[in-house]
Amino acid sequence: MSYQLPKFRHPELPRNDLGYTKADYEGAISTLCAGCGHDSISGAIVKAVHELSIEPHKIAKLSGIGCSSKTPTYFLGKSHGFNSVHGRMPSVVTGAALANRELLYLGVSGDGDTASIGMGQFAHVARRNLNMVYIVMNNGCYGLTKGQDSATADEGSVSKKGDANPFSSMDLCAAALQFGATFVARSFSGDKTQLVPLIKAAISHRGFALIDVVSPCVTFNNNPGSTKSYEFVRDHMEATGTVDFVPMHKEITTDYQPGFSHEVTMHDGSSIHLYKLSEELDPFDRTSALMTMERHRSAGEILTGLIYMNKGSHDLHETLETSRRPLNRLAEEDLCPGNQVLRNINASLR
Ligand SMILES: Cc1ncc(C[n+]2csc(CCOP(=O)(O)OP(=O)(O)O)c2C)c(N)n1
Ligand code: SF4
Repeated sequence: MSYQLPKFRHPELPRNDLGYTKADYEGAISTLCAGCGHDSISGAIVKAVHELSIEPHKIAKLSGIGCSSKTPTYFLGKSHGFNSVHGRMPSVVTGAALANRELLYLGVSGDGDTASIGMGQFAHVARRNLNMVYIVMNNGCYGLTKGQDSATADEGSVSKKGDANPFSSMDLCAAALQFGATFVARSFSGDKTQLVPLIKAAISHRGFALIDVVSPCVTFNNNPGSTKSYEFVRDHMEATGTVDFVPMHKEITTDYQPGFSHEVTMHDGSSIHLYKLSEELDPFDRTSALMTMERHRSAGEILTGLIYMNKGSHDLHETLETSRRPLNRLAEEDLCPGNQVLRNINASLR
């Protein structure tokens, strides 16, 4: 079987403001199982970045280990990429971001990669509010190693070969909120209409943006009895509201225009509009976000959409006052200001 992508593309494919087609943001052809939710998330990432007209070389995609962590091979083939080791993507992103804050950092992980071996790193990258988008492709199992239950498998959920999971599950959105994440959303791989604007909003957010995307594993965890199957998720999704992303300088073209509940201006001048917001949730209030999530969880529902956003977020670069210029562009005179400056500092400390 050949895994070559066709080179020919229709000459009239729509182009973004930079003149790129969607194909310019694609990667190699996927080798994941046909129907895997992860492929739909890759498609949503391609669509979001193409529509935002981001230069591919201004993006760095990083991942851990797992089927989910393989996906960066299948999108953004012209961007920087680093496939790290299991659960260690956050520390690699932290290092890269501190060396060069000009890139958009897109971390991709699985529920196994994040909620077990990578939990410590996840907690600290959220706590430090690193400016990155962190997407978890959450299928409730370890797909790559043949479908064992992960820490996000719901109690009582049954995988294809297993008994009902006896353990309490971990909610990554609730955990991220506790750790201090400043943007928290949940979505479903089968709902691109919701997922694409959430990815755009997460990209525009300055700080740590988590999107926990329920992404069914068709091979090991899509059976009756599983709470991460396509059918179960479709039947139990409860959206917080509708999100519309409006890039800087673009007119609002949505049908909802007259009745929107909130407009939030992002740091880059774009805005997000939140429509038909559920009355029980104030997405700018952490306590409200935590309580609403817990209420839905106890009712057996999957709360999706934008769950929390801190409009006054200060990211790690602001906190540490890191160099605006990438470190590899600093010259010797920037790094070594000379003897006299050192003498003055010493004198000021005597
Ligand atoms: C240090 C280490 N321990 C264990 C493994 C084996 N391993 C590979 S992928 C994986 C879990 C993958 O699950 P998840 O992150 O949910 O991704 P999925 O395959 O479900 O998308 C494990 C335990 C490994 N590669 N490295
Ligand atoms: S094993 Fe599951 S997670 Fe991995 S590619 Fe197949 S369907 Fe996707």
